[in-house]
Amino acid sequence: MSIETTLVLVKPDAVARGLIGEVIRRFERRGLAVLAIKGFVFTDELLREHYAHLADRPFFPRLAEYMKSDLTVALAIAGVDAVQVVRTMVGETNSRTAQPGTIRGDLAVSVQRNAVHASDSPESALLEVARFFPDGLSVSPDTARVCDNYATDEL
Ligand code: DAT
Ligand code: MG
Repeated sequence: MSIETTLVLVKPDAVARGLIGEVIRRFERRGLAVLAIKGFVFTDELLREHYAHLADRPFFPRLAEYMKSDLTVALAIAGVDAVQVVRTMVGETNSRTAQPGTIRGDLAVSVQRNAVHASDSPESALLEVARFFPDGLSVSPDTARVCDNYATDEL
């Protein structure tokens, strides 16, 4: 167990459907802490970096077009084991088979337009938080706002 900071993106389909607040609300209600928020539009360069593992897939051009189509909202979210907790809340990649109760299972019906991105490991969380918040975070995850939601032996 350790306090982690993970990266969530509210993708253009969720932004277009007015779900920025709904996504943030779910993490806040759970007891995770939002440390930073930023709205931006993906460039080709940032997309190639963020989705490097998918660059050779046939669907990549369509994915890139969609990801550039509107605002994306980046969130840095902190908590104990936050990477795994957030991935579980997000649900599986295909929204049609994602469990009800998960963000994708409740808020999306598509594989590509699946509402949110979340870092898939502590290593990628470190890279991705730095990628989308290159100036660093102005709030430390080591604060009462994060820690008060746990017993001291969980920290
Ligand atoms: P995840 O977002 O669950 O971590 P991923 O990293 O494998 O999944 O893929 C990144 C995104 O790319 C995913 O959220 C939606 C899109 N994607 C993945 N597989 C796809 C496919 N077979 N067809 C269309 N889009 C796909
Ligand atoms: Mg992924």
